[in-house]
Order: sequence, then C-alpha cells, then structure tokens
Amino acid sequence: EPVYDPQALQAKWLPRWEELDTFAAVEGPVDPRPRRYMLDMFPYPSGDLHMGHGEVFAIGDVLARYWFQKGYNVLHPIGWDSFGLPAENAAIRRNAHPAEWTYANIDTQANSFKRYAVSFDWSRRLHTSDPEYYRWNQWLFIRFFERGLAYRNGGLVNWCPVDQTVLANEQVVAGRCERCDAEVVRRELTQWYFKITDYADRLVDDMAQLEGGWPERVLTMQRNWIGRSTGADVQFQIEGRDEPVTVYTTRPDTLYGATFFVVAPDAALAEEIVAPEQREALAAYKAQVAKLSDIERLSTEKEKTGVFLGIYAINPVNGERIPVWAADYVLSDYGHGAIMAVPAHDQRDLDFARKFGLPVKVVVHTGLADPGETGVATPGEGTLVNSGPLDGLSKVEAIQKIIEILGERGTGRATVNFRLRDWLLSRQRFWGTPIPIIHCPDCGEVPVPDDQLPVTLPDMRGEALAPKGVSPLASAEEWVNVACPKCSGPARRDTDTMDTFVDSSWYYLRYCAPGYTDGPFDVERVREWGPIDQYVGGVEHAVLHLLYSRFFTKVLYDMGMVDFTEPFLRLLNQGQVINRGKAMSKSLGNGVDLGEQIDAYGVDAVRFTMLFAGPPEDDIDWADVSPAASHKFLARAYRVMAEAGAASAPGAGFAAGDQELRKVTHRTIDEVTRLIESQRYNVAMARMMELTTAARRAIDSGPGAADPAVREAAETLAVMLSLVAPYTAEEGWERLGHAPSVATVGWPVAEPALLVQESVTCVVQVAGKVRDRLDVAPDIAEAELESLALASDKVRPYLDGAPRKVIVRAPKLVNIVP
Ligand code: ANZ
Ligand code: ZN
Repeated sequence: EPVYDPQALQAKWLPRWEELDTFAAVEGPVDPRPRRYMLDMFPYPSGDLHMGHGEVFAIGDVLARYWFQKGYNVLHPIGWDSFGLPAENAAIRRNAHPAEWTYANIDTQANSFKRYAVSFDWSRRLHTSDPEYYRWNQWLFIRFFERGLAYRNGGLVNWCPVDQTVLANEQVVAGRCERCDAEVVRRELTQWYFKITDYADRLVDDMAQLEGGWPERVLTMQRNWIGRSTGADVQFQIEGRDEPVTVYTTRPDTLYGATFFVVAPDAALAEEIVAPEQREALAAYKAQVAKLSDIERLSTEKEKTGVFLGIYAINPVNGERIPVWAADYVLSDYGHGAIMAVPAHDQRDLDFARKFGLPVKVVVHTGLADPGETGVATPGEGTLVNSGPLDGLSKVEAIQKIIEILGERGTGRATVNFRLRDWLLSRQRFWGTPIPIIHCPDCGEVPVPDDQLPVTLPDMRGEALAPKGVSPLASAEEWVNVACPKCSGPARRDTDTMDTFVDSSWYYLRYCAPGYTDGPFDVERVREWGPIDQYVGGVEHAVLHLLYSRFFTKVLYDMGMVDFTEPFLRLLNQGQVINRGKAMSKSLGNGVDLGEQIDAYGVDAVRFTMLFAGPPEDDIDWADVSPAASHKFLARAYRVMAEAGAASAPGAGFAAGDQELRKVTHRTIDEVTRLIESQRYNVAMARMMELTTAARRAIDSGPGAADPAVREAAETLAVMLSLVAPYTAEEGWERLGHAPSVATVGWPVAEPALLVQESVTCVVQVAGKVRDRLDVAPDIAEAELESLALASDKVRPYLDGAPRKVIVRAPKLVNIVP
C-alpha cells in the first residue's frame, strides 16, 4: 500500500517547483490569455508567519490557483510592508539597525511562504523599506505637494505618549493608540497633512462601483468614517457682537424649536463671546473637558455637563432670545463648533435641557408623547407645528422651504458636511520614508529636486533611535544641514518620516513592474493589469489602508497615471484564527504556532483545515478543528490516485468507464466549480471528499481500479485538490502518470450528458400532511408541478373545491392549504 508522507512530499516538490516557475505572470501582448490580478494584503515582517497568515494566504491561494487552472494569465505577487515601529523598537533594545531585524524576518517569512506553497510570482517581490521603493513615496509626495494636496499646518493633533509620535485620526481607536493601546492625548503641533478631504465626495460616490464586490459592512464603515451629511448653515446674531455666528444643522426644519444655543468649550468662539462674569467658570470647565476623548464627549450615556456663557443669541426666523451655553457634547472641529439646540427632536439636546431646566418646544408633530414629559426626543418624520410659514408641511417640504426663506434673507444656505479630516502623515520616528522637503529661511518649504531622490535615511542605530518627542533624524546634524535647492543658502531638511500607510497606498501598482526606474510604476503595465480583480485581507483595514489606497488611486487618476478610479474591485475579509473561543495571546497562553502545526501535520493538512473549517469570512476556533482528520482524508485521496495510477495508463477514453462513477465525477465538477466561484470553499471540499469516497467504493466493491471511470475520478480529484493541497495533488498527478505541474493542466469541464438527473421525488402536502409523492423532472416548471399535484388521485379527496393557497417549491415540495 502506498505510504502518504507529507514531509517527504514537501522535500521532493519544493525544489522542483522552484525550477518550474509555474506562477510567473506573462507581460505584453504575446500572451493571448485573459488576465486576472489577484492580491493578498502584504505582510508586516514582525517575525515568522503566524496562524492568521496561514489563513489569509490559503484563501488567496485558492482563488489565484483556480484562475491559473482556468487558463488565465494571473498576477499573484508578494512583497513586504517593511517600514514601521516594531523594527525600530527591536533595534533600540538590541543596539542594532532596524534593517537587520527587518530583513532577517523577511527572509524567514519568504522561506515559510515557499514551504506553504503559495502560488506567488517571486520575481515581483518588493520591500517598502528599500530606497528604490521609498524613493517613489518621496516622488509622489512632491507631486501631491505641487497639487496642493500635501501641506503643513498647526493645530491640535493626536499624540501617543508611549510611541512618542503623532497619529492620524484613523489610528486612534476609542481614544487609544491603534498600535500600543496607550491613551492618546492632544497636542498643539505643526504637521504634514494629505488633503484627503478634497476627495470626500468622490470617496463616497465611487463606492457605487464596489457594491456587491465588497462586504457591505466595510462599505458602511467607510461611509460612516467619511460621514457625509446634508443640511444647512444657519446664521444667528449674538447680542453685543457684530458678526453673526454660523451653525450647521441637518434639521433646519426645526429652527422654530431652537430653545438654546451651544458652543464647543474649546472653540475660540467661546472665549470671544463669554460674558466677563462667566469667564472663570468657562476656564474651569475647559480644563475639565480637555481630559476627554471625542468618543466620551459624544457618548449619549454620559451625564451632560456645561456652563452658561452669560449671553444670548437671536433666532433668525422669530427673533427669540435664546441663552448661549458651552457644553462638551459639541465638538470644536465639526461643522462650525456651535449648534442650535432643539431639545424636542434631538436626544442630546433634550438630556441637556432637562438637566439645566431649559425649555422644550415641539415643532414637529410625530404622534408620539411629549418629549418634555417623557424625556425621549422625537427625531422622526411628522407635520410641522408652531413654526409660522412651515406649519402643516412635512419634514422634507419644511427643509426645502426654510432653506428658501433663509436664502432670501441671506441668513442661511444648504450645505454638505463631512466627518472626514485630512490625513496627518508625518511621524516623529526613524524607520520610515524621510519627507523630501527642505526648510529654507528665505524660500520656505522647498521640495528636494527629483534628480536628488531618494533622500535616504542616515545611518543610525540603537539608543540614537530612542523616542524623544522629536524625530531622531533631528540629531543627525550632517544629514539635516543642507544647501537650499533654490537659493543655495543654509537650510534644514524636514526631519519627520511618513506614516507607513503611505507606503501601502500604492504598492499594488508597482508589482506590475517592480524594477521600474522611470517612475513609481509602469503606467502601460498598470493599464494592462489594473485594477485588482480580487483583494484578500483583514477587516482591521476596513477604514485605514483601504480608504488611503482609494484616495491615492483617485489622485493618480487625476494625474493621468491610472485609468481607473477604484483600485480593488472585489474584497474578501477573512475571519480570525482563534483558540478556545479567544483571540490568541501570550497572556492567555492559547497561542498556536503555524510552523509547529506544519511540522506535525504537513502543509497540505494545515491548509486544508484552514479552508474546511467554515466560510472564509468566519472565525476559526483551532480547538474545534482537526488537522489530524485533514491528514487522514488527504492520505485517502492520495491512495485513490496512486492505486488508479498503478492500474491504468493515461490517455484511455473515459467514455467506456462505469456510468455511475462518471456521473458522480461530473456532478462534482459542476458543483465544485460553482462553489469555488462563490467562495464557498468548505462546501467545495466536502464535495471533493464525497468524490474520493465514491472512487474508493468503485475500486473496492465496484468495477475495480483499472476502470477508466476510476482514473477519470482520480485525475479530477488531483486537479481540484491542487487548489487546497498542492503537494498531495502534485504527487498524485505524477502517480497517475503525468508530468508536473498539476497546477496548470486546466480546470475540468463537466459533460452535460452526465449531469442529467432522471427524476426527483416531490412531496405533496395538504394542510401540512403528506398525501402523495410524485416522480418529476428536476427542472420542472412551478405551474406544471402545481397542476400535477392538484390532479393527483391521492390529493383530490382532501380538497373541497379550489384550495385557498398553493405554495410550490419546485421540484421538491407542493404545500396545499385547502
Ligand atoms: C439641530 C438639530 C435638530 C440637529 C434636530 C439634529 C436634530 P451629523 O448628521 O453627524 O452631521 N451638530 C452640529 N455640529 C456639531 C458639533 N460641532 N458637535 C456636535 N454636534 C453637532 O450631525 C449634524 C447634527 O449634529 C446637527 O443637526 C447638529 O444638531 C449637531 F432635531 O441641529 B442638529
Ligand atoms: Zn532658499
């Protein structure tokens, strides 16, 4: 009996595959095959590959290998996102250079990827920390700068006290640093920004292209993050002040119900308008609010706080005097940092009004109880009341009408607002792309000329990299002091580095020609490959990386460098690999090591287990799956292929083979094809297991191993298994008498004649009881099935005239309600 030894298969095939170079994508018009660009989110080299990598790359590989088998010219590249903090922290600890740790880990991961048999085109490998890569970050930065899309500005920014660097809004999660979980504080600093807000509308509108291709929840997260809302700007006069103050509201229809006015305590406006006797109270309140994050401030749970500013605003439509307060639930950097408060129809305003005894005035009649009494605001639809010219109108009509009225008087207009803020991209750390700007006392911000790129990092290591609040680059005096490119006078380099999300915003374009030296990417080749047909990666990037990449693509489109506006047509978010119901962590001691699993069960069994555990979007609890059972199945499949190979030679016609087994094989082909294309790999694999069982039975108690149908089943199995268990499939293919590689022999096609199922049984129920069973064609029409059922001799006695209702689920069920 042939022995199945996965480690021996790995040792045998790995070097032979390297020679074959099966997965090289082909450039240029010589290759007539249709193209597919399949991409997995590139890894950060934090150590060896872990279980999460094992899952995502197994999923990406099935997808890529399927299109190879279908005869496509597939681009499936790999590289490393190799700038970033962990390398720097390791270098400080070890008194080394971050590159040492980084490139050692990259080598480890590359070897692990090869062993894991992922179908990469290795010739396209790139590392974002190579000067030949980050040179183009700098080039792109300068193009953005020239277009006014990169600018430096002062203001309150998020500061991580542990990592000692600023963070983008996207990197602050519930008030904490996305990376180290430290509580983020606000600091006043001058920093570089990308003007992503210029693209806010397009980032929302272009999502129409992604409907159906991206998970709905990711689209929702992006939409919420961008936070486009339509409403109106309304101007209020403040007593004792000439200039009016503008508020943003999504409900201008409720203007007659505004009973007070609120400004953000930390907005400059609060200081400007506060009455002298309330100045001290405001200062005390500001100090209290400074400790809170935006999330806490906006929480509806939190007890409302605030101070009266001792002044009044005038409602522009009815001249009413309303008190002005400062309260933390109004943010200084959204809208205009001030609101009109309508407690009857806004819950936070209502909570505040009830706490401080302010009036509640209903202006939209919704049919619900009075908010002033219940404490529950009524934000919904209704009819306008107590609102002068708006009375009797619906909400939508009233919004339109009030905008007209305000427009005529010059005190308001319709506007759109966004939650999205510009992307803060400078970082005060070493291991990143230096910002290619020179600060000259006379000329200001001067870009480094293109022919002087890249601005490479100075050689620094160990303690010199320790975080100190300013970039470590600032202490590299020789590097910092340069001549101004414009006036040749003494000037200084910018000492910050770029957010590493800049690196990952365009790497997928460079894969099309990684050695390219005339620009960040080869425009012609990107035209041929782009956009990406399928992207696979974690949902943790739902906002950050995916939003930034979409922004970059749109800018590059405007620059005429790409001919598409969305980079990733389809997106798959894999689930997490957890253990015993929890995320793996050192403190819980529930970590599982990918390398150890592979040593114990072999690559194929581990890949098989990852894919068989459930739909790819679901989490995998490693405690609930069995790589040992996967191993057992693969051994069975291997023996079927080996025995069929020993009993017959390739090339004989399958037509003479056993009809029953042939039908199973072709039904499997038909179903597995559809299941793979709809990304239901686990079900597809169950079908492969059934085919294995059918072939086994045919060998043992049917026509025997030499029957052509057994060979057909075994060859089909080898090709299908090549997607999930490449070593087993390759060895089986060789045993079947074929030359390698099974990876590109072509996906099998089902013969329609073998798919015909003669008949299926249809159950006919009357009032929930089974009264007859009919043999019908599997593709019978509903109407025909209904009349067959109603005509049945066994059914008619239970019907008294025409039935009240007939529910037909063709071809298997007819349910009659008499
Ligand atoms: C009056 C009103 C009445 C409001 C009503 C809502 C309901 P989105 O949809 O998120 O854009 N708002 C405006 N600026 C604010 C700020 N800086 N901080 C906190 N809240 C602010 O929300 C817009 C609504 O949030 C605006 O509409 C305003 O309250 C509030 F029945 O104005 B509304
Ligand atoms: Zn100068």
